[in-house]
Amino acid sequence: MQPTHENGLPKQRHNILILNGPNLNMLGIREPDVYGFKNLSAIALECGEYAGELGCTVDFRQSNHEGELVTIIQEARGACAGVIINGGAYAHTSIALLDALKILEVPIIEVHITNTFKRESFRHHSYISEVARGVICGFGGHGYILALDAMRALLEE
Ligand code: DHK
Repeated sequence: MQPTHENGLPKQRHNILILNGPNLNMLGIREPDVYGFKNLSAIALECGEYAGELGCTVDFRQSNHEGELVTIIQEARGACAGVIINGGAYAHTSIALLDALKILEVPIIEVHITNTFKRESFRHHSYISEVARGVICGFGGHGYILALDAMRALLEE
């Protein structure tokens, strides 16, 4: 039998994986003029609270390792209803992440803290965008909240 949430729905129907790539664990310390002062734990907390208001749960993860990110994505199969991903620099470089995301059959939303299109040209292309239903960039940590809203709407479709 599928695990169920308090509301009786199967858990994976509204469990959302929020996956963060390299250096995002350094938010708040890392180039605050570019990425802001909010750290990833604060963002995780806000996402957890907001997801609760939406009737969802979140699995908020971060890794600096490409292979580990691939494994987390593979394990999301059947365990979550959608994926919100900030691949960090791997968004611009990783065919492995793209291939892993292609295996999923759930909606994917890409997030970037910064407006990558206002930055260096090497940040203008993202492999993840090829499989994302949509991309949210340039709104700082609030982008994750916007992505949760968008995901909730997609899951209600
Ligand atoms: C985060 C990173 O670590 C960069 O490598 C990307 C992205 C942009 C962000 O804005 O969240 O280029």
